[in-house]
Amino acid sequence: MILPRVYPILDTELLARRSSSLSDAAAAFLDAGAGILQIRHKGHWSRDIFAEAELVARLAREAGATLIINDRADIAMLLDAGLHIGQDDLSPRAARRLIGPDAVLGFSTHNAAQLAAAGGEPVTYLAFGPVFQTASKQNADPVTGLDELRRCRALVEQPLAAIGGITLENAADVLAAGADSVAVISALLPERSTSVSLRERMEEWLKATAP
Ligand code: 3NM
Repeated sequence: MILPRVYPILDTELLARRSSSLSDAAAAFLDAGAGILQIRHKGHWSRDIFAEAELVARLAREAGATLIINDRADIAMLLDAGLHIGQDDLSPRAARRLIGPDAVLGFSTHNAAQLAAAGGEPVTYLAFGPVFQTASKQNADPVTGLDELRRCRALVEQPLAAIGGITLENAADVLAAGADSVAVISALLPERSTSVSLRERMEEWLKATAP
């Protein structure tokens, strides 16, 4: 899999605080040309949120973009989407048994030992972070910094998404340190997140990270 250089994560809690719906934000990002989207919903997967995720799945399919669901293999399978799991979720091997050999599977790692171990797991891509300080994750691991990212990149062959505190200002440095992609939550959401401002922000990111 070739990971798009910008990997937007739609965190439903932050979206609610920015007064944007999941599907509006997804539509705006896809409109701007995002090639991948993750839905990160840490709350209860109610019927309403599932219906909205179904809409996002349809929009992503129409746009030819990859949709990834955080944590929940069952929801990912129902939506025919990829799955992203963390160190405390199902193991990659167990998740792979559920989702099958062809589904996209991403796995979060937070230090060199975790990344090296993950290289031997049946994953499609890996995430590494937090590279910088982040306010978007509770109990985040210690910050790795760019030097550690550069050093660790060589430990695995899978595509690598860097995450945590990545902004328009530091994204180029993160890619130059060896990340294939930058995974971003807060810096993609303007204070006033309207369809127009979200589309423009994504366009800025795609331009700033173009090869
Ligand atoms: N995972 P922002 S850091 C969801 O280190 C997540 O694995 C991380 O949000 C990890 O772009 C993080 O707003 C939050 O910093 C990223």
